[in-house]
Amino acid sequence: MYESDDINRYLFKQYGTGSVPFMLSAVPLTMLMVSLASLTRPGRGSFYRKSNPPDQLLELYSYEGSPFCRLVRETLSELEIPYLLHNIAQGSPRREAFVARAGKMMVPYLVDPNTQTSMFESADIVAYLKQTYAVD
Ligand SMILES: N[C@@H](CCC(=O)N[C@@H](CS)C(=O)NCC(=O)O)C(=O)O
Repeated sequence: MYESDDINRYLFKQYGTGSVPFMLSAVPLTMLMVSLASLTRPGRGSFYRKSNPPDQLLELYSYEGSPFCRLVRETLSELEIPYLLHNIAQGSPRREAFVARAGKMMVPYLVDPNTQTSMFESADIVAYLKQTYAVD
Protein backbone atom coordinates (compact mmCIF):
# COMPACT_ATOMS: atom_id res chain seq x y z
CA MET A 1 0.00 0.00 0.00
CA TYR A 2 0.94 3.63 -0.56
CA GLU A 3 0.18 6.60 1.73
CA SER A 4 1.99 6.84 5.06
CA ASP A 5 -1.29 7.63 6.80
CA ASP A 6 -2.92 4.43 5.47
CA ILE A 7 0.17 2.37 6.31
CA ASN A 8 0.21 3.68 9.91
CA ARG A 9 -3.50 2.95 10.30
CA TYR A 10 -2.96 -0.57 8.96
CA LEU A 11 0.00 -1.24 11.28
CA PHE A 12 -1.80 -0.09 14.43
CA LYS A 13 -4.92 -2.05 13.46
CA GLN A 14 -3.00 -5.20 12.63
CA TYR A 15 -0.31 -5.14 15.32
CA GLY A 16 -1.11 -2.42 17.84
CA THR A 17 -4.04 -1.28 19.92
CA GLY A 18 -6.15 -0.46 16.88
CA SER A 19 -5.98 3.32 17.18
CA VAL A 20 -3.22 5.52 15.83
CA PRO A 21 -1.60 7.76 18.52
CA PHE A 22 -2.34 11.49 18.24
CA MET A 23 1.27 12.39 17.41
CA LEU A 24 0.97 10.26 14.28
CA SER A 25 -2.65 10.83 13.32
CA ALA A 26 -2.76 14.66 13.38
CA VAL A 27 -1.56 14.56 9.79
CA PRO A 28 -0.74 18.23 8.93
CA LEU A 29 0.98 18.77 12.29
CA THR A 30 2.75 15.42 12.10
CA MET A 31 4.04 16.19 8.61
CA LEU A 32 5.28 19.60 9.76
CA MET A 33 7.19 18.06 12.68
CA VAL A 34 8.84 15.26 10.71
CA SER A 35 9.69 17.64 7.87
CA LEU A 36 11.40 19.97 10.35
CA ALA A 37 13.45 17.05 11.64
CA SER A 38 14.59 16.26 8.08
CA LEU A 39 15.31 19.92 7.33
CA THR A 40 17.97 19.87 10.01
CA ARG A 41 19.78 17.11 8.06
CA PRO A 42 19.50 18.45 4.50
CA GLY A 43 20.07 15.74 1.91
CA ARG A 44 21.27 13.18 4.44
CA GLY A 45 19.89 9.72 3.77
CA SER A 46 18.38 10.90 0.46
CA PHE A 47 21.19 10.15 -1.97
CA TYR A 48 22.94 6.92 -2.92
CA ARG A 49 26.66 6.53 -2.24
CA LYS A 50 28.42 3.84 -4.22
CA SER A 51 29.14 0.79 -2.12
CA ASN A 52 30.18 -2.86 -2.09
CA PRO A 53 27.20 -4.64 -0.58
CA PRO A 54 27.92 -7.18 2.18
CA ASP A 55 27.08 -10.89 1.81
CA GLN A 56 25.26 -11.19 5.11
CA LEU A 57 22.72 -8.86 6.72
CA LEU A 58 24.10 -6.42 9.25
CA GLU A 59 22.14 -5.90 12.47
CA LEU A 60 21.44 -2.56 14.11
CA TYR A 61 20.10 -2.12 17.63
CA SER A 62 18.43 1.24 17.69
CA TYR A 63 15.37 3.28 18.44
CA GLU A 64 13.70 5.83 16.25
CA GLY A 65 13.90 8.78 18.64
CA SER A 66 17.66 8.54 19.15
CA PRO A 67 19.67 11.17 17.23
CA PHE A 68 22.78 8.97 17.45
CA CYS A 69 20.94 6.06 15.82
CA ARG A 70 19.65 8.35 13.09
CA LEU A 71 23.23 9.12 12.02
CA VAL A 72 23.92 5.41 11.58
CA ARG A 73 20.67 4.74 9.74
CA GLU A 74 21.44 7.62 7.36
CA THR A 75 24.76 6.02 6.46
CA LEU A 76 23.28 2.53 6.08
CA SER A 77 20.58 4.01 3.81
CA GLU A 78 22.98 6.01 1.67
CA LEU A 79 25.24 2.99 1.18
CA GLU A 80 22.17 0.77 0.59
CA ILE A 81 23.44 -1.78 3.07
CA PRO A 82 20.68 -4.24 3.96
CA TYR A 83 20.27 -4.69 7.70
CA LEU A 84 18.03 -6.14 10.33
CA LEU A 85 16.70 -3.48 12.68
CA HIS A 86 16.16 -4.34 16.35
CA ASN A 87 14.11 -1.60 17.98
CA ILE A 88 14.78 -1.44 21.69
CA ALA A 89 13.09 1.76 22.77
CA GLN A 90 12.68 2.68 26.44
CA GLY A 91 10.32 0.15 28.05
CA SER A 92 11.00 -2.55 25.45
CA PRO A 93 10.98 -6.11 26.86
CA ARG A 94 13.87 -6.87 24.49
CA ARG A 95 16.32 -4.64 26.34
CA GLU A 96 17.27 -7.29 28.88
CA ALA A 97 18.37 -9.73 26.15
CA PHE A 98 20.27 -6.92 24.47
CA VAL A 99 22.20 -6.02 27.63
CA ALA A 100 22.99 -9.72 28.16
CA ARG A 101 24.42 -9.80 24.64
CA ALA A 102 26.16 -6.44 24.36
CA GLY A 103 27.17 -5.83 27.99
CA LYS A 104 25.43 -2.49 28.55
CA MET A 105 22.38 -0.51 27.52
CA MET A 106 23.38 1.92 24.82
CA VAL A 107 22.33 2.41 21.22
CA PRO A 108 23.29 2.47 18.42
CA TYR A 109 24.97 -0.93 18.45
CA LEU A 110 26.07 -2.50 15.18
CA VAL A 111 26.72 -6.18 14.52
CA ASP A 112 28.46 -7.11 11.27
CA PRO A 113 28.74 -10.89 10.81
CA ASN A 114 30.77 -10.34 7.62
CA THR A 115 33.76 -9.10 9.60
CA GLN A 116 32.88 -10.45 13.08
CA THR A 117 32.58 -6.85 14.28
CA SER A 118 30.30 -5.54 17.03
CA MET A 119 30.46 -1.95 18.15
CA PHE A 120 28.93 0.98 20.03
CA GLU A 121 29.47 4.71 19.32
CA SER A 122 27.74 6.34 16.36
CA ALA A 123 30.84 8.15 15.05
CA ASP A 124 32.88 4.91 15.13
CA ILE A 125 30.07 2.98 13.44
CA VAL A 126 29.68 5.57 10.67
CA ALA A 127 33.46 5.57 10.09
CA TYR A 128 33.51 1.76 10.05
CA LEU A 129 30.66 1.53 7.53
CA LYS A 130 32.29 4.05 5.18
CA GLN A 131 35.71 2.41 5.46
CA THR A 132 34.35 -1.11 4.97
CA TYR A 133 31.61 -0.66 2.35
CA ALA A 134 31.85 2.75 0.63
CA VAL A 135 33.50 3.00 -2.79
CA ASP A 136 34.92 6.49 -3.14
N1 LIG B 1 28.33 8.54 22.36
C1 LIG B 1 27.26 7.64 22.03
C2 LIG B 1 25.97 8.14 22.71
C3 LIG B 1 24.82 7.14 22.53
C4 LIG B 1 23.65 7.47 23.44
O1 LIG B 1 23.72 8.34 24.32
N2 LIG B 1 22.56 6.74 23.23
C5 LIG B 1 21.39 6.90 24.06
C6 LIG B 1 20.15 7.05 23.19
S1 LIG B 1 20.11 8.61 22.37
C7 LIG B 1 21.18 5.66 24.89
O2 LIG B 1 21.56 4.59 24.50
N3 LIG B 1 20.59 5.84 26.07
C8 LIG B 1 20.31 4.76 26.96
C9 LIG B 1 18.88 4.36 26.96
O3 LIG B 1 18.14 4.67 26.02
O4 LIG B 1 18.50 3.68 27.89
C10 LIG B 1 27.10 7.55 20.51
O5 LIG B 1 27.48 8.52 19.82
O6 LIG B 1 26.64 6.51 20.00
